[in-house]
Amino acid sequence: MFSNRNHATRAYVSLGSNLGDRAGNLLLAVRGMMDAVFCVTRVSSIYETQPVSTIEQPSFLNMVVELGNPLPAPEQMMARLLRIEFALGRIRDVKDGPRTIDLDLLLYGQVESHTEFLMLPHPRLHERRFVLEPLAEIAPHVMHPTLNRTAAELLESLADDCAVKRWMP
Ligand code: PH2
Ligand code: MG
Ligand code: MG
Repeated sequence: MFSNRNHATRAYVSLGSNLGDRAGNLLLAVRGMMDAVFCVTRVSSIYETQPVSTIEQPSFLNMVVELGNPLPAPEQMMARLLRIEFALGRIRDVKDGPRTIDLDLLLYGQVESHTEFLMLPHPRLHERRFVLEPLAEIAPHVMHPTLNRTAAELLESLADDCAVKRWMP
């Protein structure tokens, strides 16, 4: 465990919003992470993305941020992310329904976790263009701990054809 929290460990968080002021929600969440004493080391572009969903809903804005040293423990990081979602008005009613903000912990170094509270790596990260496109932009060489392929390699061989394009205000 502690060997995974050395100075070189990086964590990656996916941000998504498709309700209200979408770009404002993303930026308030980045700000919220800084206030929660996360050290934000990289921020991707913002992408407008087609919803991956069985229910009709507005298009998303998505981005990915990198967090660096000092990193809180993975469970503590997850708890802080949930608190930021709540502070930004996230209401969990319809499963996979529209949301003001969704913060998903994608990767935490090479840590694996299989609890109900925390799944690491994120179980669907390798299937989603709206995650891999911004992740590969800021960290093309980051390794997926179980698939042993980089973000850029996973993006290259991705089947998901949902539209993902850079968003311009
Ligand atoms: N999040 C989901 C389900 N579908 N689709 C897009 N484009 N972006 C998302 O962030 C997203 C989604 C569940 O968290
Ligand atoms: Mg999500
Ligand atoms: Mg989530």
